[in-house]
Amino acid sequence: MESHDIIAAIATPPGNGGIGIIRISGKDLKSIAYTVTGILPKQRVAQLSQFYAENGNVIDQGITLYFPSPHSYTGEDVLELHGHGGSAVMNLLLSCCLNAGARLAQPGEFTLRAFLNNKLDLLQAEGVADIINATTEHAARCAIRSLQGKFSATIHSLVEAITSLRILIEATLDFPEEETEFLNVEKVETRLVTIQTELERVFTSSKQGNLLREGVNLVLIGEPNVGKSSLINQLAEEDIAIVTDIPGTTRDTIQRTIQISGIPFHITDTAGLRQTEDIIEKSGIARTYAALEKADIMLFISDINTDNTELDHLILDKLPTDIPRINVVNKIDLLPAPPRDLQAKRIPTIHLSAKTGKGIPNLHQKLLDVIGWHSSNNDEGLFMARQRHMSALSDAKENIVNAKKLVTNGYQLELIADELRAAQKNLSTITGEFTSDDLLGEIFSSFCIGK
Ligand SMILES: Nc1nc2c(ncn2[C@@H]2O[C@H](COP(=O)(O)OP(=O)(O)OP(=O)(O)O)[C@@H](O)[C@H]2O)c(=O)[nH]1
Ligand SMILES: [Mg+2]
Repeated sequence: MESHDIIAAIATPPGNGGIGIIRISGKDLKSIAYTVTGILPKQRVAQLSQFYAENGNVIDQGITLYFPSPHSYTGEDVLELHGHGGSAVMNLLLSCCLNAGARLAQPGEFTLRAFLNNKLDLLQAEGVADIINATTEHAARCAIRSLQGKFSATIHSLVEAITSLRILIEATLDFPEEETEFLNVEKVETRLVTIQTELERVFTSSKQGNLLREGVNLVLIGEPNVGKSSLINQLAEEDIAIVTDIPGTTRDTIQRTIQISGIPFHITDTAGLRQTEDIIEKSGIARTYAALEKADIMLFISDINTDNTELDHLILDKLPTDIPRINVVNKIDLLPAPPRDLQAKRIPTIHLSAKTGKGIPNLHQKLLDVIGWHSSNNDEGLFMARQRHMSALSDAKENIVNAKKLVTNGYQLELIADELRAAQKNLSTITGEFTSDDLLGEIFSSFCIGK
């Protein structure tokens, strides 16, 4: 995977701007720097220089920055050419770099090199991408904490706790005659409980951070004319879907992302569900069911004047049962005194008016409740977790549960050690640094084997 060729890319977004930056990374950049800028750049000093084409013509002038290895983003020599931010001039400058011996970098290749050169671990590298892609302030703040290594440090201390328990168990198995720390059932169990509690805490923080990162898919469904399109418009505070009093107005699914307390909700308005012979409407309804397959939450909307119809029940019977649902009773503005929301119901029910906006804050709150987002949550302490982190954490949790069962079930030390090894491996996949030599190194450094 490692390669030492010189890579170059335009690091700033396409289009016109004040400044455009070309970034170059490789083993020795002095010669390429001299060819393109005509100077041998000083280390970590901003120098005004010309940028030259192959034939010696000046293409642009700007700032040259040179970061020699190993003190650079990638750990290799890095050269930055800051020119004027126009697409034509940037492309010209890039082709000069390519002609001078660089090749075009792959997406993410600078960060990949930073990872391979141990400048960043996997979590931090993912943090870089998350900062760039963050769409909310919450998400950006979480991502910077990953880049600063706070998520990595938490995973490391979990791995350390697991490893040290495992070392103790393996030492007891390998050197039963040695005077090692006395290891009894209670001690192992207590340490496992501590590890489990911390794992649960990290899992919860990661789950919340995962919501910030991925957002929630919210699908609006119901009979025609109940006010689904009116509701997406009200939630988005924008006229994005056509609303008419003709049943069957919406045919295609319509999507919009909104934020509630900083959490992205990806809302899908769908075609109303009913029996129809209209070919277009039929395909619309097929799309409604397809949208439901990706739903995290569904809002089942009904009209307060025509609530609980036979069709409502037919629709409800066909809905997936494993997706959390909120019943929304719409058009309460048509009644003089709207009924109150009955929160004790098994399926939460919210009464609102998509037309006037009355009751919308209750829906916001209910949505946050259903996803388990606490209004007291600030993003402090949350981890910007991806799906792979979540499954690794969940696998590690399972390993610890298994280990605990083995303690009470015959105290089988070999098998407990196996579960701990698996937990350590699962967690190490998060930071990307598992090697089986780790454990040997730990054993020799923490025990006086030669005494
Ligand atoms: N009074 C009142 N009328 C509403 C409300 N919400 C929607 N309507 C009206 O109900 C009719 C249907 O609204 P839509 O939002 O198009 O309903 P829909 O569920 O998207 O309908 P389809 O796309 O046909 O499935 C329109 O005439 C809306 O103005 C509400 O809260 N109060
Ligand atoms: Mg509609």
